[in-house]
Amino acid sequence: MPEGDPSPAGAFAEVAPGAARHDALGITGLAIGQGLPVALGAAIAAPDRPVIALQADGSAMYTISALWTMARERADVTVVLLDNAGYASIRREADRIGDMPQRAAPLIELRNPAIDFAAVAEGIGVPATSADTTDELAWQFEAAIRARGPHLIHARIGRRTD
Ligand SMILES: Cc1ncc(C[n+]2csc(CCOP(=O)(O)OP(=O)(O)O)c2C)c(N)n1
Ligand SMILES: [Mg+2]
Repeated sequence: MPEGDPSPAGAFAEVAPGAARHDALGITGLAIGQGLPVALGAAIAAPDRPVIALQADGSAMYTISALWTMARERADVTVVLLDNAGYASIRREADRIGDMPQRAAPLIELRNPAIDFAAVAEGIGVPATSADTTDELAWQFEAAIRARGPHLIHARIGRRTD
């Protein structure tokens, strides 16, 4: 189970002990953007095992083309695209330092335009859905896991809207 980049990795560490037996492939070092390519590689290396990619939004954009290769290879990957509409890790650091100029704030947001990851995935050949509630996320996840091949769920839950 490859993880995505910054925040999903931390969240997953909290629930991993109660999860079914799995392997976790986390970010190595600090360079973001490895989540989707690592998920693809895992699916090719172990085609008989389902792969779940917990992928953050900003880092997904670094290597979004991996979705196309997932489609072409029919890789059995369920991508849960966790969209918080920004670079939360950078915002946390900026808040700690506390002197980010007002005009710099939009540079760490992923809005204007917002990214429709389900549309991006569909356009690249990966079937996709969008979830706005945890219930939607749960049933979409179950369906995606059951079906073979790549799927993407755009989880638009808890996005910062201020
Ligand atoms: C290759 C690379 N470029 C830039 C950075 C700096 N960086 C660290 S976290 C981050 C934002 C990541 O945003 P996202 O993937 O949406 O995760 P979030 O922080 O929102 O959980 C950036 C740009 C980095 N670590 N590696
Ligand atoms: Mg983010």
